Amino acid sequence: MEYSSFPSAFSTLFGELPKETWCCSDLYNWEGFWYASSHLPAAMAARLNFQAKDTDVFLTSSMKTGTTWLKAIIPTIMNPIGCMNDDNNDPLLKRHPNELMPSLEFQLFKENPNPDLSYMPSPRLFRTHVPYPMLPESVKNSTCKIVYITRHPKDTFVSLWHFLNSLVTTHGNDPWPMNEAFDSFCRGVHAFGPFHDHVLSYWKESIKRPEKILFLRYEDMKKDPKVESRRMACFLGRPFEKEEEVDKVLWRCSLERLKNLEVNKHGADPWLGFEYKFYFRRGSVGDWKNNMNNEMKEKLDHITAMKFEGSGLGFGN
Ligand code: PAP
Repeated sequence: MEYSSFPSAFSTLFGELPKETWCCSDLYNWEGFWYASSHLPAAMAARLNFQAKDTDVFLTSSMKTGTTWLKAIIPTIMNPIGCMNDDNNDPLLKRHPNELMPSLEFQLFKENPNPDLSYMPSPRLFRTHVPYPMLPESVKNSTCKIVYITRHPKDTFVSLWHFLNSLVTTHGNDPWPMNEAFDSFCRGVHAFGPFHDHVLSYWKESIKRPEKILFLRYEDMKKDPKVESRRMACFLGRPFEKEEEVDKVLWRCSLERLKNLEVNKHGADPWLGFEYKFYFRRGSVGDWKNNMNNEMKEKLDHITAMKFEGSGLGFGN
């Protein structure tokens, strides 16, 4: 595909795909998953053209499942030896976590279907919200590592609703009504949804290839961050040598610290338009209780139980 015709060349394709309105944008269904028009061409281009290296690390997730926490932790673990001792040299002081792990569909392939990534030092760190089937073949077939994080669907939904409304209300519009957002989420209509299918796509693959995909849950990270961070460091081939190292990583990447760093208090994500501060909210487990009524809880729990039945995957209540 010619650079000059990208991504406008997709306008014909969009006309043929199932379409739904989600909050204030249109989503298109491609091979069972929903994408915004600005992200589908980029995801398709990445799938076609991205060439993985065996040393690459991928952070994959559905939206609002704790990705930003790992966008901070993974680069900190993968930092060159020595950086850990020098707090003044912490990249998180100068850059929002979004910049430390660039996104395939939001950033790298958004304008150019075949970007030159040769400037990136090894090991290259990437993130993507696409489901497993949409990953570039070279990512699946190389020995590069994939860390997947998921979260309880009820908290994921509530976090997503707050996040979208942060943008909607910044532009002076009324918040997106909770009942409409909830209905969309339950039908699987949201960016990179359906949520449950997304989770299952990585869950099944992580069972087949545990050396390839590390499957993490936000709730486990919150409950025992040291254990989960040690697992992650071992998986990435950078095991912690001293207890102080895991303490340091967790301190550097803690919600309280990141939320209060100057770099994260001001400015906005140039690719999506969200203010950097909106990536850091409460970060609690069970926040759904402050936002959802019992009927909504029952409905989403029921969908989750049905979808995950027989998979060996569960989130509890
Ligand atoms: P993204 O999909 O836009 O990258 P993501 O980072 O996955 O968003 O999810 C944001 C959630 O992670 C927020 O949860 P909440 O809305 O329930 O509060 C955010 O607060 C939480 N979060 C961000 N950074 C951290 C962190 N360092 N530790 C724990 N939770 C965090």
